[in-house]
Amino acid sequence: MGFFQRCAARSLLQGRRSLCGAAPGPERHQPDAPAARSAGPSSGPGRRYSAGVPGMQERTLVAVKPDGVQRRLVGDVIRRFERRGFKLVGLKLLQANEGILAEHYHELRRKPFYPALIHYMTSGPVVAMVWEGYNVVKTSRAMVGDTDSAEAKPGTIRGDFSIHVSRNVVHASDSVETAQREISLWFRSSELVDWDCCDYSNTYQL
Ligand code: IDP
Ligand code: MG
Repeated sequence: MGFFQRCAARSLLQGRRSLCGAAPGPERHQPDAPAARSAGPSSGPGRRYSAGVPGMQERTLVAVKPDGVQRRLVGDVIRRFERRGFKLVGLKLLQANEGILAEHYHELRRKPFYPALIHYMTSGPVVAMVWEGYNVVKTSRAMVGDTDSAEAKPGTIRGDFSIHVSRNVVHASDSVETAQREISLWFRSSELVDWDCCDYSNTYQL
């Protein structure tokens, strides 16, 4: 049986109307509200593979910062996360205001570089994304590289595209708890999509 036939058979078996499409999970019908289940495992209905691999529904916030958008690096960043095997569940281009950035970077508010950081982050649009998959928080940080681009290893996003800490192209949450807070800050539940990848069996042993 071919790949797409297997997908179709699986969808039929599970009573799905769509072929490898968006699952009609509960979050998709909720009115606008802060993202509730934003990181970590879920046991809700409409999640077919959650029992297969613990932690595969972990989520993190990744954002291409204004310098990355200006330099047309959005596609490259997305491509890296797709190729690694993670699943995109939220994506938007927006002009961040000082309010959201003050919350996002509240731990850094007393740092000398804070005003410059806010100026940088409001200098143009950012692309905010939520990625899902096993160990995605830790793996994303490894893919992004050291905060100081001068220290970031080649092969990481910052190590390939950035030379200075003040223009380091991309953000990724630094812990599961931080990811939950940041996803709720940048996304509403209705903006996150539960869907099943056709090729999950190539990514995970289910
Ligand atoms: P992270 O982005 O790797 O998590 P954080 O320490 O959380 O690093 O800092 C948030 C952001 O603040 C950095 O990504 C960078 O844009 C900026 N930043 C951190 N340290 C400096 C600095 O020493 N000079 C200028 N900007 C900095
Ligand atoms: Mg950080």
